[in-house]
Amino acid sequence: MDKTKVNYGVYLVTDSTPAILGNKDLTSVVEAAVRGGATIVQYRDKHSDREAAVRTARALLAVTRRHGVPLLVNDRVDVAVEVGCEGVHIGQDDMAYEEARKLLGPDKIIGVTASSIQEALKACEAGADYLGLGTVYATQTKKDTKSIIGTAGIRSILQALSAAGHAAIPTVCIGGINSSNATAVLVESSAAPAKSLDGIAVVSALVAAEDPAAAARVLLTNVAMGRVPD
Ligand code: TZP
Ligand code: MG
Repeated sequence: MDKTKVNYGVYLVTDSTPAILGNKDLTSVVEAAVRGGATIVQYRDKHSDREAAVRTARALLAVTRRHGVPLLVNDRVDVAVEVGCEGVHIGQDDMAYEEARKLLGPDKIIGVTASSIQEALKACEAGADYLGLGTVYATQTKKDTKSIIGTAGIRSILQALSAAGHAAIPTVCIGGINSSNATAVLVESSAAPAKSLDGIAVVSALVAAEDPAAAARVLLTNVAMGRVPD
């Protein structure tokens, strides 16, 4: 995989808790979402022990490889190394970027969460491959979110990235995004022509969907309508 050619358009973040996943099987949900058009998958699991996480990551990797989309692991760099997936996503309170890079090597994807201009610039300068910006809107999926920054907050980060010469770094945003607001989020966040988002990251809009394939197809269309061409 060439990490510079990744499509961040419809970025699926998993959640295995009953409130979101229900009694469905996570691997089947991911398979359906990817079939429908999800372009990248992040395995996010705050509860399983290491052994179970490795098992699930391997099962998800079999699915994502079959469909040619990247699989990243949230927080747990050791799990990503063990299963050999395409990379990780780390937050501000997780392993430091430099340490993750040492463990993963130059070819893997490392994405970093940023909620402020300062965090975004720091991650860029460290060498992050993409940024996850947010939280856009309050969400039931992650109740401990520190900063709800709205589309205006996303736009000011994009403007700052562009002004600092980082217009090329891919960005997605997360938090409360669904098929009703995805296009508007992309349009409102855009600091075009200087910089706009590359995609939207969602948990419940796909994982809790009755038909994840259909939901992914709709999101893909929403993103196509909202994306501002480079
Ligand atoms: N980080 C910030 S908000 C969030 C994460 C992982 C959860 C987003 O979930 P949803 O269901 O897409 O609002
Ligand atoms: Mg984290």
